[in-house]
Amino acid sequence: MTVVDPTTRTRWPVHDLCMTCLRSVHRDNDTYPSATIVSEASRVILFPAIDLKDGACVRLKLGEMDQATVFNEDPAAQAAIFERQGFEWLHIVDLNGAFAGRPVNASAVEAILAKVKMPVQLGGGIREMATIEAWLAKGIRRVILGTVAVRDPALVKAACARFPGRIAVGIDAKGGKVAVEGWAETSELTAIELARRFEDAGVAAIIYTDIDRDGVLKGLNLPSTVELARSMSIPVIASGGLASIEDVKALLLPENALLEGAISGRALYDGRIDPAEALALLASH
Ligand code: AMZ
Repeated sequence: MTVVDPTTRTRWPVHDLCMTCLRSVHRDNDTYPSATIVSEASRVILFPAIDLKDGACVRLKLGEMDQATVFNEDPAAQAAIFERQGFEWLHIVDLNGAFAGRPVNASAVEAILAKVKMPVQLGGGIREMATIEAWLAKGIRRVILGTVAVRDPALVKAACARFPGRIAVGIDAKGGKVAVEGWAETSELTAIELARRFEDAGVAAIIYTDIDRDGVLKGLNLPSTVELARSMSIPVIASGGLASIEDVKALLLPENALLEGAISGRALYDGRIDPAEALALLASH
């Protein structure tokens, strides 16, 4: 079961009749007095991805910048396509930004914000409070913090306190260890160790990417993602490898019900997944 705050769209996965979970929902709700939990839902969100490299919409393989396929030179037009297809959220990564440690494709992101009404989550190169604040003021619904979650967890916690429901943490794992700086460096932390640091911080979601699957259509790594989701109360989104409608169906299985959703990149661009079919499937549950 998932309870949803309609204002921030924060979702809390709760085990049925589990007092630990329910206590954590109440605790979070005390932190955000404006939040009113009005409904129960178990709907899974499919987030179409726009990865930006040099102003274009690309897909990489295993995060390698020299393995880029350009899918659309006009990211705002691509965002409008996803919105027309009926997706409810958009996931954007500024790839140059993730390597540079600061926003690089800002004008493409701004063009997307001007073009679509759907809520957008954005990551890549967001490493300072001023950058977080600026993106949220420009209309980004939630920012995704990756490298800074490893390097400066206090900043993540301060951002969560200042912008409740609007901070997500991106945890990208390679061979079981968290990678940072555009995945060019690997830390000594496991995903679960890193995630637990934020257990009580008010993080809206964790986006967990299995780098060894990213862009190569191997299928989502649901067992590891669900293990992460089970180990804490922050909603978890699966990323990396989504390859077919079978992955979407798998998200609906009871054992995967704790997940908030999944990111879809290459499979949407190359037509392996029919958006209408995937969205109808998700809506029917
Ligand atoms: O593909 C890559 N090499 C890559 C990528 N997709 N490197 C980073 N990222 C994404 C992460 C997260 O959403 O999945 O960038 C964001 C993290 O950026 P940063 O600058 O906070 O570490």
